[in-house]
Amino acid sequence: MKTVKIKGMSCQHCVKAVLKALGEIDGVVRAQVDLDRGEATFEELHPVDDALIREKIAKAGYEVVQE
Ligand SMILES: [Cu+2]
Repeated sequence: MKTVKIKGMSCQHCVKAVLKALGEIDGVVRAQVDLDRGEATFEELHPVDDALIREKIAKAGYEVVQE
């Protein structure tokens, strides 16, 4: 299970947009978003490049916060 912090989510529409973006990434499964914590969690069927995740989230209009 992987967790990423995401900046900019404020409502259920944001949650849906982020889930959709994650769902479009090959290898990402069981994505969930915790709006209160501003986090998304998911599992990887195979290693997924962090840069790809950042890019997809950015295209949806949100920002992955670097730890
Ligand atoms: Cu929203």
